[in-house]
Amino acid sequence: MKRALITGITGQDGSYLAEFLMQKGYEVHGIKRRSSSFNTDRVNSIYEDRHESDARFFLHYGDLTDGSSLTRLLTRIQPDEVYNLGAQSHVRVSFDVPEYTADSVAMGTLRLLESIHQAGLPCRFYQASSSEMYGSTPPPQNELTAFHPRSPYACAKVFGHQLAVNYRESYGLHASCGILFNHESPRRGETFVTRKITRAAARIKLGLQDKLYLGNLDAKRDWGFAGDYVRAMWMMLQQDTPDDYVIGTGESHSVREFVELTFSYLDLDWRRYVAIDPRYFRPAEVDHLHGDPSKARRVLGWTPEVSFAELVVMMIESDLAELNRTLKGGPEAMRAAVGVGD
Ligand code: NAP
Ligand code: F7E
Repeated sequence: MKRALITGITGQDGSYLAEFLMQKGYEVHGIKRRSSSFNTDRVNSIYEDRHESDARFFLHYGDLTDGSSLTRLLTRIQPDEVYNLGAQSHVRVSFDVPEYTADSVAMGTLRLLESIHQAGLPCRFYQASSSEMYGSTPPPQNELTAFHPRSPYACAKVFGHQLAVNYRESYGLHASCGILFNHESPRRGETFVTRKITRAAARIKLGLQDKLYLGNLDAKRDWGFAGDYVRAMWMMLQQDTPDDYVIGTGESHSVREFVELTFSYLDLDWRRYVAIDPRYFRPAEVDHLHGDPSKARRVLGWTPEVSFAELVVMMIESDLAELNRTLKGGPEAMRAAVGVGD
């Protein structure tokens, strides 16, 4: 049985990847951060009591900012595959907490790679690189496109990416980087623009909210479905030779188009509800990301299965269903479900 270790297992991608690997018969270990409240919502459905003799899913406390925890877990678990998905992944927030972002995203990757190297582990390594690394470089972007990062997050991702390449070249580590364009799902964090839009539109439809405040509606992104993208991560680690791959749909849409599609699906006129709050503008914006995934198609045989329109509908329907469940729980449940943060 193959054993995988996932950093960031409690996040959107970590949860889809854990499910995917469990279905493939892996023993899955994940690193979760200490939090003052439960942070395992996304993996609760696959949680297994570790006292059961056939348990294949294990969570361990650890943190990318704590090298000793990484060394201890790697040595104890001896994984065949390590997926480094943990990160402070919010681009705008990275301008508010630049040091922490660099510590977890850039230095965290260094700590993990160096622990693997020092322990002499013969494992394969996946690095969650990002299309944000391209920043202001014009589209379409592929594996040969120059990086021009536009945020502390993106700068930290460039560091992590180059480092994974360097450990591959210096020590022969089987390290592959997935340069993933934006990917979303019903499990997307509530403060990323897609989920913020579908969640707010569903609340407006049910009469629970009047307005949705957004920033730059002109930004364009190549949005795919997270479930499709974790499959690509796994495919990269099954290759004999490690390499770097762009993963995207090859289509891009503006934030305005995402808003229009969402509100029209719910028979709402978005202009009545959406307002601009400059607070959501970024000190430096990434205007247009549009991936060219032809290498992944050619070498890995990977193609996305969920279209842009299907993704939008999937997210709206999920938010509507969740709200309807919460509404049945009465005012107490409603208050608990609102959440704060933008
Ligand atoms: P996400 O939902 O924000 O999940 C991030 C995960 O990292 C969570 O499990 C989080 O824990 C964990 N984490 C945060 N700080 C940590 C730390 N100091 N130590 C250990 N774990 C920590 O992100 P995602 O969308 O799943 O993305 C997965 C990875 O792909 C990230 O590295 C992201 O930067 C990268 N990426 C994402 C996209 C995208 O469009 N989604 C595109 C390209 C690259 P908590 O649950 O406790 O917060
Ligand atoms: O913003 C604009 C915003 O925060 C998308 C992360 O997963 O993908 C993600 O980063 C666009 C930007 O994602 C609001 O200015 C307008 O142009 O959903 P986002 P992101 O910054 O593209 C990359 C690939 C990653 O690697 C990251 O980890 O939408 N926008 N109004 C807004 N964005 C937000 N969040 N909130 C708004 O109100």
